[in-house]
Order: sequence, then C-alpha cells, then structure tokens
Amino acid sequence: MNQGNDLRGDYSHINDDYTIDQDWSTYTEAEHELWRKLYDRQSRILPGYAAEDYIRNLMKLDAADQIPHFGRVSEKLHAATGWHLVAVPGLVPDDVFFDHLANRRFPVTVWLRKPEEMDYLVEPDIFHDFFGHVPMLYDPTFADYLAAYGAKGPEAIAKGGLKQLARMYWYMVEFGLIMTPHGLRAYGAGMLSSQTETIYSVTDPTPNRVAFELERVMGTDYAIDDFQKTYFVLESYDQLFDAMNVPLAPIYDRLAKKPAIDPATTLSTDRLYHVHGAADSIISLGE
Ligand code: HBI
Ligand code: FE
Repeated sequence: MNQGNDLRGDYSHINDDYTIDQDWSTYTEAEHELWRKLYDRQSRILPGYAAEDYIRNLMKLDAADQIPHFGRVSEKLHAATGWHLVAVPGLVPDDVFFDHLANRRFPVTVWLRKPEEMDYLVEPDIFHDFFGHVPMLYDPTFADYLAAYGAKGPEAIAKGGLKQLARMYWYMVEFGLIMTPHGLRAYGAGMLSSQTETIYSVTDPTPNRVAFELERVMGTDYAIDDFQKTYFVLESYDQLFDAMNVPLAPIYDRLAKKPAIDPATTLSTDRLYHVHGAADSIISLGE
C-alpha cells in the first residue's frame, strides 16, 4: 500500500524512510528502449552547454545502454564519494529527503516516464533523477556540499526556514550555472534532463543570471512550471560547500521579515552576467 501521495504504481513493501526495492528485473524491453532514446537525445546536446566535469562523470556511469541498476552504480559511486543510491517511489517528505542526503543516500525514483511524456514531466522520474543528479555526486566538492546541505534540514524545519533552504536546492542543485574557462555552463539536474532548458539557460539573453550569493538565493521565489526567470552562477562548487558553513538561522530571521524577491526582477546589488549569443562567447560581468 502507498503511504505517500502521488506515488505511481503499487509497491508491495515501502520502508519507513520511503525506500523500496528497485526490482531492476521488472523493467520491460520497451522501457529500456525509451531510456536509450532519452539518453541518446539528451547526451548529444550536452557538449558546449553542460559543465565538462558533469559530462565526464556521466560517461563514468556508463548508463547509455539500459536503465541503470542502482546497486551496481552505488558500488562505484560509494568508492568515489561515499554516496549510495536508494530507490524511492517518487517525491518523499522534506524531512525524509534531507535525512537521506545528510547520510549520503541519494533518492532515485524507480519508474520511467511514458513515451508521451518524453518532453515534459511534472514530477521527477528515474531519467531526471539519474541522468540529471547522479553525475554530480561524483564531484567530491559537490558531493560534500549535498551532504552538508541535507544536514541543515532539521534546523531549517525547526526555525521556519524550510522554504528558504529549499530554494538553495531548487536554484543550485536543479538549475545551477557555473563559469568555466570555456564559458558559461549548466550543471543543474533540472536543465540537464531537459533538452530545451539546457540550451536556453546558457544562451538565451532573456533570463537574469546573477552571481551566486547565499542570502540572495534563499530570498528568491521560483515557479515550478516554466523555464527559470533567474539563474544563479557559481565560480566554483566550493562556494556551495562554504555556504553551508555559515550560520543559517540569522538568514532565516532576516528573510522572514521581508517579501520574497520576484525572479523576474534584479537588485541593484546584483552582479549580473550577460550572455551574447553562442555559449562560448565572452561573458561580460557587471554593468
Ligand atoms: N523527494 N524523491 C525526492 N526527490 C526530490 O528531489 C525531493 C524530494 N522531496 C522534497 C524535495 N525534493 C525538495 O522539496 C527539497 O528542496 C527538499
Ligand atoms: Fe531533481
């Protein structure tokens, strides 16, 4: 029986931490074929738009030919950065999610979208979770950040900062950009599992691209059903890890006293990046 909401399918046994067995042998040949199609279509557009270290780590996962087996991937991943993949039926409650991250367990949804959902999906499926998120778990700094991020869950829940902490996940794990020697690149799972948003996020002049600053991110609202109006840009993943080493409660207190920032706007204090056409063009900073 299903304990949570919007859990697709019926799972015989779901644990208290919402983990289930992946039951890899139950995937059909049609599902493996759809996985190959999604993987091939998405991976061919990555060069020039996705962060090079994301691409390198994706290749390490060797997941092009069939739906990945979480146990086999976890063995390699654990040796690299101490993370395991755990199978879940879908979105799990925030406190459960944070606890998994704090213990270096990344929840990966077990079901794959339907062919008619090829381009857009409301909730994350195995393709979004695996193709989008798992490669970055191979990056030691990002992997340490995500565990430190999860450990901040209980304090955020206790101090009324859950919405603000969740924005760090949304903007910096799902939709993060990073400046690299080759130019602006996408590393966020939300764009890298979407062909259109990967390209849009790196080349389209429309959205705001704001230099990462912790309190600015935590204070900025977001919509979940369209391309982002604001992306935040890192110079290095170290900035994420360092951000988890400052006291967050004072930030929650300050933000509770003012309205959220509309992502369609920018602040005079923002350091802005401007893109000029192709992804590899020189990015101007400021003005
Ligand atoms: N559950 N399985 C799963 N995957 C997520 O990405 C996820 C979640 N629960 C909550 C959540 N994300 C966000 O609200 C985080 O910001 C906490
Ligand atoms: Fe995600």
